[in-house]
Amino acid sequence: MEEIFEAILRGARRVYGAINQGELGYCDTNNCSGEQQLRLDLISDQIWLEELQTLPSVQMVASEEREEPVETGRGEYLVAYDPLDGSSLVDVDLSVGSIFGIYRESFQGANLVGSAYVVYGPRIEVVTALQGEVKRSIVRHDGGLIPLDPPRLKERGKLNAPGGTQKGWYPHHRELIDSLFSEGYRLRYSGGMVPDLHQILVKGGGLFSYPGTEDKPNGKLRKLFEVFPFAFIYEEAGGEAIDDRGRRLLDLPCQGIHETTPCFFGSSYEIGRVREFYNVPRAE
Ligand code: FDP
Repeated sequence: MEEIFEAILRGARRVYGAINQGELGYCDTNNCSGEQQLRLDLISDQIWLEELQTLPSVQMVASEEREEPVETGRGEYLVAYDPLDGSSLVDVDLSVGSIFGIYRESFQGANLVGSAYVVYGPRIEVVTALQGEVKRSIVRHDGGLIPLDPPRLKERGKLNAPGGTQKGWYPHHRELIDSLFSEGYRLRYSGGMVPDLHQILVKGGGLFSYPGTEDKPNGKLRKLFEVFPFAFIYEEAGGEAIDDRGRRLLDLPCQGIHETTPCFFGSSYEIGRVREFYNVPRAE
């Protein structure tokens, strides 16, 4: 696992370098979710493939930008990654990220054994998680790390990051979001999953939601590349991560590598509020 985290540190500096080259163009191609690809999406995808495919511990990689997984060797781990999440925010110079889920045997939430994400903001930060351990560091230009305090979610936070097209929100979802605002929660939503979830994690709590909507009943965010890795990190940091039926995200089956799910990430108080408004009490 250590060599995968080291490859992520190397790749992070390369992707940050590519972002700073000023490339903003689109390709003529769409990804498997129907989104038009930026040249930076493909450059980042190539960087991560190069970094991961030669590692002896890796057997297969799956990328959000590729239709099918790529077999790379005989190692123990399968790595799913979103090479440049939120890439449409690069042109307005907001933070973006890369996300990694590290699986054993097959790409299922229950088989996830480690995860990581990189935030490309004013500086590069990396958060990694293994069972019982979440680490956060700044990555310096020379590749050195400056360790920061491990993030920990309090019982309750102050931030509310509500995703999805508001026009398509179901009434109970709208009531949930309104009720948090009426309790004093502050809106924090950039439209980049990585910086939005990172902010809630680092500030100690809140709710990030990307619900099912009338136009997208299964939400937008992809299980393997986005949802499972963050669910693991949030749980290891003391939070919770569930779907709209109150199930633990990491318990959800994944039938196709690009499958999506409604998702809620937060501290225990806010997830309790989701359960109330969605009428999905915790199973005793
Ligand atoms: P993007 O399409 O820019 O790549 O992964 C998809 C994602 O960004 C997430 O980073 C982000 O949280 C979400 O989509 C934003 O979606 P909305 O524009 O629907 O809020």
